[in-house]
Amino acid sequence: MVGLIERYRERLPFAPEDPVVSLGEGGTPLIPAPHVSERAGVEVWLKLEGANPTGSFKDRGMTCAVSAAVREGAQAVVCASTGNTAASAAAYAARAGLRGAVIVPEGKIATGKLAQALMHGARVIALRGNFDRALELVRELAARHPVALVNSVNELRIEGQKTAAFELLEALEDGLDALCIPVGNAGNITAYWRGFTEAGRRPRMLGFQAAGAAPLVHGAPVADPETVASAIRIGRPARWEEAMDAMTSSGGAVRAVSDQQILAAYRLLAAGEGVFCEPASAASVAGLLAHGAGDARRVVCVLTGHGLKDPQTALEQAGSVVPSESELGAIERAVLG
Ligand code: AN7
Repeated sequence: MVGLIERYRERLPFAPEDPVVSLGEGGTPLIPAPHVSERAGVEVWLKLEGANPTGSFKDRGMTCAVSAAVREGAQAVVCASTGNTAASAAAYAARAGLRGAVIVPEGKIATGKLAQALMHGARVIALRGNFDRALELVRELAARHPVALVNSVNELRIEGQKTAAFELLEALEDGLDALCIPVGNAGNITAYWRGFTEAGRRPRMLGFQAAGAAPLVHGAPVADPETVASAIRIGRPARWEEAMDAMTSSGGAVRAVSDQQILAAYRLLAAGEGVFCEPASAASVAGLLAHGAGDARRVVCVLTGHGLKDPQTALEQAGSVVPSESELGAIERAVLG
């Protein structure tokens, strides 16, 4: 399948002759969720953004940000990241033949994401500080040096990510009443809202933050954010005002979910629906189950990243393996017992 710049070029800031750096992102599955629907009492669909090439929604924005970086003659791309942006930036930089440097909070990103960024040949810098500080530093770095900043403060990231809203409207004939989405740096909710607004549809935007990293819920930055959902361990979202505008002007809300609620939704999705997402992604379903969706009848939950990104949390949450001697009787007991 062609990537999303080819597919939505007339709605994106790219001319026909512009360079395109693509890994075939977008066009991700939208599937019904019978178990979650039953528990929530509404029709629930899951948008599987973990099916993007690097395993997260970040690829939608990254194809645009890195294509524009090539167009502008950049030599390198940089970002601050809780992990997925780093993995995606590293992959697209490799694809484009650009240097990539990613700044991540030391010891606080999931193993899969770290492996990806390193394998794609990016310089991975482990900052003794959190994501918010890392973003501050890369913004200063990009202001002083000829490197392209590919965090979602980059407009092209939002442009690319808005295409997910187009896909939802193409797939659901009668549209949707509400969108449930995890919120970290608040780029994605901003992007969906832009996409829906451009398409003339306005579902209720329901944003969910982890309770230990919920600045938008408190109405104030969080100095030391903490949550098992490391992807959204962010205390000072860059797109704060736009995210709040999306939620208020759509009649939506921003709410907090506890790590316990996040992990319960994470396990339900994997064991009940057959969908393995990462903990941050499960915040959308946790939020729906905890807070409902008002009078919405059809709801889409965005599952932003793949469960394989974070094998450590999965192993901590899952059952244990069953050892067996290598003979039939033992296997029978192990399988059928
Ligand atoms: C799986 O990679 O911020 O509200 O640096 O990886 O647009 O920030 C990741 C964010 C949700 C929140 N789900 O999206 C990063 C980073 C997953 C994520 C979010 C992220 P935004």
